[in-house]
Amino acid sequence: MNRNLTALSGALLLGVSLAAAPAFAQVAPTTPPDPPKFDAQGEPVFVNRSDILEYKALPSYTEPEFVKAFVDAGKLPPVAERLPKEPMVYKTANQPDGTGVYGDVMRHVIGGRPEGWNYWAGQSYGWGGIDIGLVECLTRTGPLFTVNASDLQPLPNLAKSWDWSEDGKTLTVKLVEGAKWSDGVDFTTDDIEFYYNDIVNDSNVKPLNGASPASYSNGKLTVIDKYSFSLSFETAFPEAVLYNFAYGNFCPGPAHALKPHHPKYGGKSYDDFRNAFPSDYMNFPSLGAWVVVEHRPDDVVVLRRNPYYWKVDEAGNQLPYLDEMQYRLSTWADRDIQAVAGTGDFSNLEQAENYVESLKKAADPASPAKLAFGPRTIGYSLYPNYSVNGWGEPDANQQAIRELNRNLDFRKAISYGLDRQRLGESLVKGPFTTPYPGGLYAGTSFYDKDSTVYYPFDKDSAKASLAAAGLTDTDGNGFVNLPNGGADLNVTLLTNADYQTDKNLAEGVIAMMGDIGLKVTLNALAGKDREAAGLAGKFDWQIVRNGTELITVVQSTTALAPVGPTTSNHHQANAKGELVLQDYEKQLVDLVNKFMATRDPAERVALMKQYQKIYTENLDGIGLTAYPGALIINKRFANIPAGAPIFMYNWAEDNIIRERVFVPKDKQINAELHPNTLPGKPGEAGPVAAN
Ligand code: BQZ
Repeated sequence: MNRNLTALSGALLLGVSLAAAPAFAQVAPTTPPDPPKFDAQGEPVFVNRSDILEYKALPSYTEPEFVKAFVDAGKLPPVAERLPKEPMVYKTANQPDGTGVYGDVMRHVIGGRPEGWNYWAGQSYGWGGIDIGLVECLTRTGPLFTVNASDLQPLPNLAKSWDWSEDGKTLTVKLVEGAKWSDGVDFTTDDIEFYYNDIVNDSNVKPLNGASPASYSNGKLTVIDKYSFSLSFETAFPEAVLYNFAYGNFCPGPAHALKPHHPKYGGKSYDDFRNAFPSDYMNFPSLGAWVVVEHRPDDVVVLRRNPYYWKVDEAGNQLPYLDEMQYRLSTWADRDIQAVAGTGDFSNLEQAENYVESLKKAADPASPAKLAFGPRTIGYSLYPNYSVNGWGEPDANQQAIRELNRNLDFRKAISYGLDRQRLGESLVKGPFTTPYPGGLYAGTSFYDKDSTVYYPFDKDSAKASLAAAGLTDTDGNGFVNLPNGGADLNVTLLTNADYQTDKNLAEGVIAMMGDIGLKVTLNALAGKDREAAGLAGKFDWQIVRNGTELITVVQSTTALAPVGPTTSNHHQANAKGELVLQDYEKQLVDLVNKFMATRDPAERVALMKQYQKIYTENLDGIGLTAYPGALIINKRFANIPAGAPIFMYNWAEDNIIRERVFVPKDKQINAELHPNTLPGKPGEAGPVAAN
């Protein structure tokens, strides 16, 4: 006799009214199934950070021949004067193919579009490595996939060194001395001060990637001198700050260019500030290895080498080796296709629908590209919006959905209703995808299976959960209704229209929710609109390709819970800065704050076990599927680190250290669009020749 009849007869015997008792019971949660074995190709060469780089003066420096012509024409100072007193020196022994040679181009293909160059006011450069190559940050974590666990700390970058005070409440940072912006202006603590006080701590300004005071434990800035500053904190040793000094966060902009447009310094408005450097503004000052010299809308963005770049190799060659970067403005799917075809040079193979075709093409020995899978670090979750006090200005229906989102039985209905195995297989068959409960990823440092609660696919349990949440189909049309005989409950699901994977997963979720009587409607927006809607809280549920915090925990740790007003991607404060947290959210916040406040490795492991238990038991984020990504890169490039993951502490565009990548002379393809040119002056039309 099936379970329905048992419940039915049981209720009859007990004379219990059928309407009250849920028709079925919820099956007990389990732990998640073990992911299918999938061996990443290529093991990183593990080293200590000091094996990768150091800062020191070298006896002499060199530059590309064509750059010498600028010096000879009096258009540039000699290379030694364009470098810091002690430039960053990449150690040859850590360069997989040793000292490189100058020349050639890396041809990226991307799906985003540059809105403008004011990263600090939240403008997207189109992703795909443009911003990663243009904004340099105090520390760097992308390459940490090669660093021994015993030495795991962010790499120095613009911050050459840092020291904690005895009591751990003051962090003193020394900047690289004498680095210059690409227009020759000194990089100093003026840039730090403007970034910290007038970008991060001005609530009218929202930098891309969401840096906020909470990212730096609300530290108080003190400028000590031209090249050093300190942050002082309430709590001792908030070491998470050093990770939040890396890309996505503490990447200071050129104060000399930005400040005049900031309302605090005479700028007309915050809108004006945001739009002060539109995407047709060329040669925007950069600390990166390259500078934007051309943007042909919907066609290409071209970057040329920065003659003031402050990094060298051990032989004294000023980096980068590659003279040009191109970003063809296409689609993310096209990036995969062009990389395996050899018309593009790089792709993070992350859309599982493209795996079979890409693998087939790359398997051909004549293929121009090599393809290597990394660990299973691409994962998607469904996030309900938990704000009930105004974030995203919900209407009455949306408010009712947010109240329901805060009902665990409602969230259990979603999880029980999801056939995650089928979701993953709808993207790609084979050992790639695994059902992902949500929370920390299997196979990562802080993951603990026994602390992971999994509500498995079971339609009856899903329906029982809806009933337990007070949702029944009162008008008999197959979909549950809002309480008190309201209209069909109709949840809107926000997703990113730029990715087939995101759309496929959303459509799978909608179909499976329909099967349990829950109506969900797709809202697929193009990248920048999707990002804006997510940041503004304009969603009932959203599908997100997760960030590094659920993989590494130590990078972007503040994103693990609403520890600050804007740190969570699915629960942010209202305009008054108020958050109305659920009890389990308060526990997550407490655990994350404790994690950030301790240096004891054993305590950190224990805290993350508790975090995982509370997160997955309460379905804070509802996991969908997780799978490995693959790096596709043209075979002509040298110095690509073995085992580089497409995503871990950051994306592969950061992880492979592009400024050290080179093409041997005999493999160069002479595909530069602006050969023998350098960036012009900020605002000038484009690149310039030596004469
Ligand atoms: C990688 C990445 C480099 C952003 C973006 C894009 C935005 C998100 C995310 C990825 C793209 C590529 O990801 O998909 O492979 O090249 O750029 O930044 O998805 O829409 O907002 O977080 O990084």
